[in-house]
Amino acid sequence: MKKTFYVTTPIYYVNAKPHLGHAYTTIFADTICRFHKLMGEETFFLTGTDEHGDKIVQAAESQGKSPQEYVDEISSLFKNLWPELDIENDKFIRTTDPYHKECVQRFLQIVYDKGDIYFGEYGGYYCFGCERFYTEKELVDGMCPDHKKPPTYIHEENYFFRMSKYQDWLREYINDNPDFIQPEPYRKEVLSMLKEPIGDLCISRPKKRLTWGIEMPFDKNFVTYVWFDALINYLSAIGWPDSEEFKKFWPAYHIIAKDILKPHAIFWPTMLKSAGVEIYKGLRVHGYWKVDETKMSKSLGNVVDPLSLKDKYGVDGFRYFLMREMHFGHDGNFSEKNMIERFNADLANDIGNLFNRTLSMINKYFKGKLKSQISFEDMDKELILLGKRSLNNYITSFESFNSAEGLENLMIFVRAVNKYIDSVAPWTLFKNKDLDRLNTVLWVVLICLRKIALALWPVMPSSSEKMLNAIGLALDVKSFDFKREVDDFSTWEISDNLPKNLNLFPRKEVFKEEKPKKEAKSSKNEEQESYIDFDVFQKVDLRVGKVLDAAKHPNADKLLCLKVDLGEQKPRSVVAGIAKYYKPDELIGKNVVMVANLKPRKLRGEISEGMVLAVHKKDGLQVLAIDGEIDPGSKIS
Ligand code: ME8
Repeated sequence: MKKTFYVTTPIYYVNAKPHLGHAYTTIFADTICRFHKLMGEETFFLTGTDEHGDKIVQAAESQGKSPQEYVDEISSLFKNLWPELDIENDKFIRTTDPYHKECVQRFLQIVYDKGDIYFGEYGGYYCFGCERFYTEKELVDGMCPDHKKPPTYIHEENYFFRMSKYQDWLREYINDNPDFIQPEPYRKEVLSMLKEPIGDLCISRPKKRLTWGIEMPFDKNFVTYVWFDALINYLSAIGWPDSEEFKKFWPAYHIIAKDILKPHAIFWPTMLKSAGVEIYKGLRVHGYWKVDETKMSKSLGNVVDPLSLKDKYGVDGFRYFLMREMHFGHDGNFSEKNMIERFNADLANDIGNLFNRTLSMINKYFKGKLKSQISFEDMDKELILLGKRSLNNYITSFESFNSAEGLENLMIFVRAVNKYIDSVAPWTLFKNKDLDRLNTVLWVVLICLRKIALALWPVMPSSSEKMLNAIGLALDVKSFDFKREVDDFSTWEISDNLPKNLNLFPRKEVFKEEKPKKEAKSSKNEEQESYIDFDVFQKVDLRVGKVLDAAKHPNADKLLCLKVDLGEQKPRSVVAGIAKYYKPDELIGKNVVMVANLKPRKLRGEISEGMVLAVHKKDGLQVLAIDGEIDPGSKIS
């Protein structure tokens, strides 16, 4: 039987139109799901809309529409957007669907019959934006930390779920299953939430205040709290408890952003435990897309429209940028300038050009038809070995939901193939009439292109299929095993009618940002120029990193290559110019100060993902280090 994989996105509120953040999570889930398909698994991908609650009623009222009319309209905007972005979800759930309502009532009844729901009184601070009560401690200066608005004090009778009963169990579960919540900082955040009493969860709203919700099965005067209703979508969509689909696919991986960590990491597992349903498989939490370093959200009104970007850069360029740019767990900063630069560097130059020049050489030298009888030389074998290594790393990264790292591993291979072509110089082989060797070289390149095109399929399905069709492979994912492809570079039927070229990613123009005109300055102004604004400084993310390993740089005497633990899933590789002052062993175990959000770059061929700070002294240089026990990744401010 095939391995199965079930992945979900949050179901989005329909109080506003879809934006870049929604598009990112859904493209991310689609990419991860396609990756599992490519690995030969049977997959199920769910997304949908969350349609009950106060927020929706308020949004409908503000437009003079009935809630139903309003939710139908906005939900269809989400539903119709996904195919435009090449997103292939297996199901689109709406919480106003009758089957979902029945399922929620069934779930509630089970938890109620178990004695885990009781009736009580409650007074608390309620944020309508978040649809939840806040404790006084959670408020920041008396305001909701997310919406920056004062909450409303509400006192009423309601039903409560005995969440506190499961607190110890949950803590133990998370400790025993380190892979349950990832990346690591979010797992730690949840464990620290669990150090304080989590209390019970208010799971109803009286109908006299709100009728737009699912009626409680044991009391007609109340509707279900929107979060309790929404989380159950992950079960109702696949026909819990009896359907074949449920038996086949549950438990799921849930992908969310950090804004909704608590409901997914605390409410949801305790709800499942109480109802006697197997706990979901894993929670994968990504950061926020920011625009100009500010959180993007409906309530702040600085939203980016995914459709306009798709129209400008093509679906694949847009998808590639999002998957390549946001490092899993970290925030990403969106700018069109970065997007164009990334498009030109990776897609137009490295990948597009590689395909194009290979096809055009095969056409020019062999009229589009290569012989596949070949014997490899050492440098061919080396390239293939590097290809296997990079693709295996790509697989490991995608298996741990890290698309940026996966694509970086793939790009290592792409760049190596380009370098291989440059160093064998097929044009010289042609000039010297060494046609057998020339055939082998182009054949090796073509095999590599096949693997690269396949690896791009999860991220850019349409371009990948164009590449594969051009070289004679009609991809049938249902009967595919990418791991086998990675392990076997030897045999392959190639098309004997390769096209002359394939112009996949024409370069984009980099638009020039207007610089403010310089005015004549007084000396006072010039003096002020040497200051930086506080918010510029704030952009520098300083962290404590523990040096796990240090070694000499293979190609540079002045550099050391470090592995530094920043409390993330994987240690960072950092290249530091301190070899003159430190022996590698002297650094191991030190808690150094790192700039953690420096754009990764290569230093003499080795990738560096951060910078270690040091003090310049008369007689040399001393690395800034912190004494005592301190968690790797701790922020310095
Ligand atoms: O919270 N960057 O719905 P929601 C990245 N209905 N992702 C972002 C983002 C940003 N700036 N803004 C939004 C809800 N998202 C509930 C969920 S699930 C049972 C119920 C994405 O419309 C991200 O996935 O507010 C985030 O978690 C989600 O949209 C919140 O969507």
